[in-house]
Amino acid sequence: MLHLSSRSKVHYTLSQTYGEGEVESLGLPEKIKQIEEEMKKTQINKKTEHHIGLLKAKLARLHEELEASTSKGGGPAFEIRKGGDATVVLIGLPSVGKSTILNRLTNAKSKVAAYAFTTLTVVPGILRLNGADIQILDLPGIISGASSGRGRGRRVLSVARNADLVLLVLDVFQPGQVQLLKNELHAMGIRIDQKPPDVVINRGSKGGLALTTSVKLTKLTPATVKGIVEAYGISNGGILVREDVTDEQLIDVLTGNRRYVSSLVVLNKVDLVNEQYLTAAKKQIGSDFVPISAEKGLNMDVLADRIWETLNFIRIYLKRPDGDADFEKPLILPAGSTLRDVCKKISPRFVEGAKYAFVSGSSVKFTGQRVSLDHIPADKDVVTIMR
Ligand SMILES: Nc1nc2c(ncn2[C@@H]2O[C@H](COP(=O)(O)OP(=O)(O)OP(=O)(O)O)[C@@H](O)[C@H]2O)c(=O)[nH]1
Ligand SMILES: [Mg+2]
Repeated sequence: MLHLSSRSKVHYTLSQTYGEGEVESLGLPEKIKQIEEEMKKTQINKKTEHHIGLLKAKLARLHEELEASTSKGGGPAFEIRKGGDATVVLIGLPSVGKSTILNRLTNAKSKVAAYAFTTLTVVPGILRLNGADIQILDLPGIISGASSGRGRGRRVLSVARNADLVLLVLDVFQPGQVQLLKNELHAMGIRIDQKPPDVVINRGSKGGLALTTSVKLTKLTPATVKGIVEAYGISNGGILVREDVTDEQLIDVLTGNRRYVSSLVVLNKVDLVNEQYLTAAKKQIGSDFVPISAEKGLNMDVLADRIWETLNFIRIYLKRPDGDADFEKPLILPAGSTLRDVCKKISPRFVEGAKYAFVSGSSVKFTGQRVSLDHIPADKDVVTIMR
């Protein structure tokens, strides 16, 4: 275990750059601007990375404060009833075809028109896929700066915080906008296609900060880890780092309100271009994507398959001890769930009486194998819970 106890350095570094009094007298946006300018001026190298890490932490805290003070603006949050086994949201610039996609995938009738900002609120639809009810939410288009409130963008982007999957919808003539969408989501604390960092921080009351690492840290020095944690007002306790994290990931852990959501890039209106154009667009997107034409109904089945695949759910067929398995309505759970999670999904109280289970399918060696509730079932397993 590595023990660290240099407390004063954080305050020294930050107050040296901006005398405390000076910072206090500035408004939040000015403080943010000052730090951003300071960061721009500072060359990133081994010598400055500690300083940069602390500046980033300070900046993240100021942004949080700013958000807390301005979040009342922009109108009330959209009201969304959580429905179905999963929620998928459509995020994209105006007129890229989000509503047309919703209407194709579900029985919803969201207004479609050739002008921007046709959709003004959340429009839900249900896509029935492999026995699961997937709620798809159509949203107003967002524009650059949405995360700072432009075009009521914060209300729109907030909806993605509670999604299981975000469809990043692009117009075939603007494939480069994928980065803009990702940036706006990022600025809202939504981390796309990332796992929560494997870092645990426990506050203590004395003895300074103790850092324990189970991997070699190559992106941060122990002093910077501790400095960033201290910048969040934690000067005593344990920091357990089990992954080679960046300063931003550490700040994400300290902030504690980040959301980790999967994404799928969808390139719409491909009916308007040829193969050659698509190949060029592919380079601009730079990652995997699903080409579709919502209007012409091209490749919509592939999109549905990819939605299912990316959600990474399993279907569990329940069988009563004395009956047949229900192949009509499977229970839908995230892959990696245990049989205990299956019980909880049946009902929160069901788990109390559950003792063990019989499982048939690819997660076990033989049909009707007896397993404990810690067992992790596979897709399409038939499960009998014994009480
Ligand atoms: N050629 C072609 N046009 C499409 C396609 N999908 C949508 N459109 C057209 O694009 C325009 C915008 O479609 P919408 O579905 O309203 O777009 P939106 O993203 O919901 O727009 P906002 O609600 O304003 O953000 C309409 O004129 C649609 O007919 C497509 O696959 N091919
Ligand atoms: Mg729309």
